[in-house]
Amino acid sequence: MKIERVTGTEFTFPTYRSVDSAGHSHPGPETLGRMALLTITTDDGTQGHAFAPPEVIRPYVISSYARKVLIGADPFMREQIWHSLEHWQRGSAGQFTDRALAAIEQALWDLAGRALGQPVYRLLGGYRDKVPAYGSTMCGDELKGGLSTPDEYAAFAEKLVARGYQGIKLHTWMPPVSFAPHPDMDIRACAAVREAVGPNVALMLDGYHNYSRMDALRIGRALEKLEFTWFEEMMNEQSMDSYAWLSAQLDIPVLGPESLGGKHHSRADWVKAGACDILRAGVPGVGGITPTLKVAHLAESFGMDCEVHGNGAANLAVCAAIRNCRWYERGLLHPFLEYDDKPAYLRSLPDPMDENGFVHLSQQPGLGEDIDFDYIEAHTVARY
Ligand code: LLH
Ligand code: MG
Repeated sequence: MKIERVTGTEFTFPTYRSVDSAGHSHPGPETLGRMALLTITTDDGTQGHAFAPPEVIRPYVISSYARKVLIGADPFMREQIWHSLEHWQRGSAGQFTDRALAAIEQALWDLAGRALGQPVYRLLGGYRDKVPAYGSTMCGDELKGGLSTPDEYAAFAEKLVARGYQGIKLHTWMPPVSFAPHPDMDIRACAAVREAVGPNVALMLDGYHNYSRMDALRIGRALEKLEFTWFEEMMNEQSMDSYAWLSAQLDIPVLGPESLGGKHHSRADWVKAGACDILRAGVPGVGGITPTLKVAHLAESFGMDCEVHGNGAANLAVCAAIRNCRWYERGLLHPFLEYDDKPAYLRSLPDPMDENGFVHLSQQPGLGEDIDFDYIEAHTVARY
């Protein structure tokens, strides 16, 4: 089997999510979102697909990097292909990103699953077919009735527990919110949520991402009293020493790194430096499913958990293929939005959750994204 074609299809879909100046998503008016579908086709007609923002898998990236490496290659030689692509990243002046690399590798896994008639999580080394989800809130906002006060977080948390979530992660207020960052507000929101949901729901905080060491230490000590499960990306992850400093002083597990580059290599350095208690990697962020597995297996070798960052079929497949991950991150959630409504370009949700908070893996071949090709065809704005 050889790869014959690599194509991108950009299409529109209705969305109620908008993005602020710092890249955080919030509810907004209905607009037309844009998405791209990367498709890899082999000489026998087998296809693999991956969704990514159109900027990530834009025409230049497909023609300058993806096609050069993929056309004529055996799609089952993923490791070889991945290393060839990574080699091209070095000289791309930042144009060929880890996210683009991840989309290509994800499509190769989807293709392998479809070719073999197996769901990808089983090819990765299936460990379970359902994963408990934590509800991951959007960042705080200034929308009345939304996530603008500690009490609103508490009211939303009660709704999430009623929906079945056994865990909740708060993303609190971050600039450009006018009063953010605000350590005391963060602590008050965490206390209000704990008070609302009681002692048996796991709670986590993902706050600001840029606190000073001393603010982070103060918040972390408050979270210990509130019996939070972990404390995530509270400081700039480019300062590994700050994380080692914080981890050494807190009892609550410090989790990271999430947004830091460096794929599995930087995660190894964090383990060695004692900069985190729970490791972190997500498929788009570290360049694919395979590097995410490498991070998880690295963590397992050191007796650590690795919590997978982000939602979606690829991250879910990894969660179901490893033992040392407790949760699937389902979100981002907001009182004004209905996460259980599927996006228009899928026929069903990739991460359906039952009333006990378990997300069930699709048993369809491939990554299990139930793609509505007719919808995409009807809303295509560019093909390349
Ligand atoms: O800052 C944000 O908007 C969120 O933190 C976002 O990046 C989210 O993906 C996250 O951190 N999840 O854990
Ligand atoms: Mg996070």
